[in-house]
Amino acid sequence: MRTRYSAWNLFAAARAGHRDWAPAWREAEPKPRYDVVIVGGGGHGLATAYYLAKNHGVTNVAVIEAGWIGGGNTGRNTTIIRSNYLYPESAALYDFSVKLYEGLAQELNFNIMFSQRGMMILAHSRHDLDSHARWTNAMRFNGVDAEMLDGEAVRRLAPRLNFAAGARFPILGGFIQRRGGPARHDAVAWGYARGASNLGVDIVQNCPVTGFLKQGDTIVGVRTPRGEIRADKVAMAVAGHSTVLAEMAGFRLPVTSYALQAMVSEPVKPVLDTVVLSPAVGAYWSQSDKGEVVIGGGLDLYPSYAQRGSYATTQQVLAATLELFPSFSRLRLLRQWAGIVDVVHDSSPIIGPTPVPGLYLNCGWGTGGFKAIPVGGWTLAHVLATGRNHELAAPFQLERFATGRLIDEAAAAGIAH
Ligand code: FAD
Ligand code: PYC
Repeated sequence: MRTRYSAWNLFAAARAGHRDWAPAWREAEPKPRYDVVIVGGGGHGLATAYYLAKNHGVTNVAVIEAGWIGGGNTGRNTTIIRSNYLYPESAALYDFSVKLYEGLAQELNFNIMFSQRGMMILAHSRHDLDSHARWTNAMRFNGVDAEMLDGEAVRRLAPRLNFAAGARFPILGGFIQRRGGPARHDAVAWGYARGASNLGVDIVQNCPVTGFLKQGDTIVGVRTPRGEIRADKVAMAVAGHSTVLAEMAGFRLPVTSYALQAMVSEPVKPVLDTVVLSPAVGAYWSQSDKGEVVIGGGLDLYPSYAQRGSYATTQQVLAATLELFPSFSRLRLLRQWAGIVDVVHDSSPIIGPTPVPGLYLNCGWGTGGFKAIPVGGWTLAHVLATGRNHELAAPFQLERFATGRLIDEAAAAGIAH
């Protein structure tokens, strides 16, 4: 029988001290051999396992996670889903993902709380308006919804923005993707984990991969503190640790890891109905269903594997917040944290085979891979199951750094790289 989760179930479970509440997925001991081992239990690894089982009937699969599932960037991001990219290849990839998100709660029978309240990008100058018009046109040419807004329309959507005469960043307008919006990040990880586990996938937590097993040049498994695990194919979806695992496997990636931080205020009554981003000030805002104002900005300035943000960036993001939302000066900050993101030189992902036979890759989502979890899992599962790249992933191969066919999405990455 499928378990349904509702606010009442959760309330009743909390009152009962969570007694008799069945675990959502099976915690597995690693077996000595699988058809496919996926390293990394973030959204991309879990979605890959789910679609391997669901779309291709490949169920002898393990997801091997160093910590707890969703404990990396998947549980640390600001949950914005959108497909407002510039190039046709990216529009096709990310819009497929938004469409999968639109049906995901039903697909997984798990409330991922996707709230399509719109994602609005502000224009503070004539130059911003021109570039936003080009951005909007590119999206519409690619079949993705986008709408230019004048200053009054922006004010109606987010009246708390700073419209004062003489404001340092005057708001002249912007554009919106109305199908964009936030979802609950943990629920996405948990929903895919439960779905995969129900289809027979083993989810193994607290099990870091410390090396690869090789036969000649071919990867035939992984090494962990809980023993060796053999597999016909190994996939890695480890985000900020992609370069570390690639080095273990014997190749290099055009990826640099940085801390990306975010913060939330104490919960307050509804004050912001849409997601707002200002590329000019390098910050963005939304309000969670709990009432917290969610605040984020650009990357920390130097490469790092440390999962903590630097004070200089926190300060800059908060200064931008006070400039654009003066009334937020009354909010108290509740939490601040960071994740390690994997930034590729053209700000686009890598999905497919690696130069090492037997090893496949999903990485390089940088600051923007939460929105891509469904399509990242769908396309990686496809290449693992069939040996052929999915057509949506074909332009996003590692070999583009040899051919020069880069897809430079830095301008649409959401926040500064
Ligand atoms: P992760 O969720 O990081 O999962 C990788 C997993 O691999 C981790 O759980 C880690 O423990 C595990 N791992 C690492 N090494 C090993 C090993 N040796 N053995 C086993 N397991 C290992 N994206 C958006 O689309 N919208 C946003 O609004 C957004 N905001 C963001 C805000 C912040 C502050 C951050 C940090 C990121 C944001 N992102 C956003 C980016 C997004 O979170 C990531 O691109 C996405 O979550 C990547 O998912 P993943 O599954 O690839 O990686
Ligand atoms: O990809 O939309 C995004 C995003 C916004 C902030 C961080 N990432």
